[in-house]
Amino acid sequence: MTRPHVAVIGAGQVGATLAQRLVEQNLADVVLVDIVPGLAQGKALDLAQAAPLRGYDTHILGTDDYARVAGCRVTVITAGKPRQPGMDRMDLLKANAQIVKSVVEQVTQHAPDTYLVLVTNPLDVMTYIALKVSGKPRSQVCGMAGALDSARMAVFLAEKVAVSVRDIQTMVLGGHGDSMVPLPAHTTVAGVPVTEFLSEEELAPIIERTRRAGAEIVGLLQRGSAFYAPSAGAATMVDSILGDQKRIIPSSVLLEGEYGLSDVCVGVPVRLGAGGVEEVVELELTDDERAALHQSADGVRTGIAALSSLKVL
Ligand code: A3D
Repeated sequence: MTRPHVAVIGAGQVGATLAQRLVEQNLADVVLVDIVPGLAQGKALDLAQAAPLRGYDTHILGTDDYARVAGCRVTVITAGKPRQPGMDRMDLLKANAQIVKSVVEQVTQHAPDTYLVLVTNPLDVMTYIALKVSGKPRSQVCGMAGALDSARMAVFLAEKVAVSVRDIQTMVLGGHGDSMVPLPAHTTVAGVPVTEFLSEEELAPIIERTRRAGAEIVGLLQRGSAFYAPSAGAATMVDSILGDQKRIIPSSVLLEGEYGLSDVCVGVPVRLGAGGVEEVVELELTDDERAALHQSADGVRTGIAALSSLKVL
């Protein structure tokens, strides 16, 4: 049986680290694409030469030719600028909207059946662009954010409760950014509600730190943004699709009436399997949680509304 092929567009921090995770864990053969001549080729050669040392036999090809993505089952799009200190979401939108549009056009020309997983920020608006430009059904287009946001919250909670991160289950909904909606009521420690371990006062700073976790790292790095955990989030989603694992992972998808929202991409729990986004899972939310999710979706809608003046859609 031939191994599945995954295309990773953008050979920068997130893209190259994702490619490393996919080949090192024998999950897929990878086609790594970047617009900068030599960049993807150089990183692919470097990764290929690590194979005999780390004992993997997956293949990786670096290229600036989009024709090479033909046949890829999944394409992860990381192409674009990362957030710099002082940049707001609208600055990032202006920088990345045209890039993602042109990437999606080229990818779908050569790999019409590929599933798209977006990573480029602002994530939910980029997922919406990918969906509209590709003309694909929503089952084939999703964005990685909730996996990362949930993992970040899990790390902060594990530290506070002093348990293994593996025993924490979290759920974070909403747009990727300050308006995300962490759900303590759907968060457990070895199956026990986290509210039995931590008071509201103890949970509040953890929720706030989760909301600001990306900015915390941007502030520390000064150049560029997080990439180890984001690439791990994307690898987990790709793994669930390729292996038909049917994991429930919060991801940005087009809502069609679920949670009372339509025509907007926002993070909600979805079942990821061989059919891509196989189901949008609707959780029972409190009135406050639902209001916060709608407010977060309004922020995404502001970005979507700007796309016509930017001549993207
Ligand atoms: P960076 O290291 O700059 O890599 C981006 C790469 O994209 C560069 O190598 C560029 O040359 C390349 N690129 C630009 N245009 C094209 C094109 N048309 N075709 C192919 N390649 C192109 O950035 P990064 O890897 O740190 O971040 C990439 C994106 O992911 C940014 O938009 C980040 O904000 C975003 N990001 C999102 C999350 C989420 O949780 C959603 C987390 C981390 C990063």
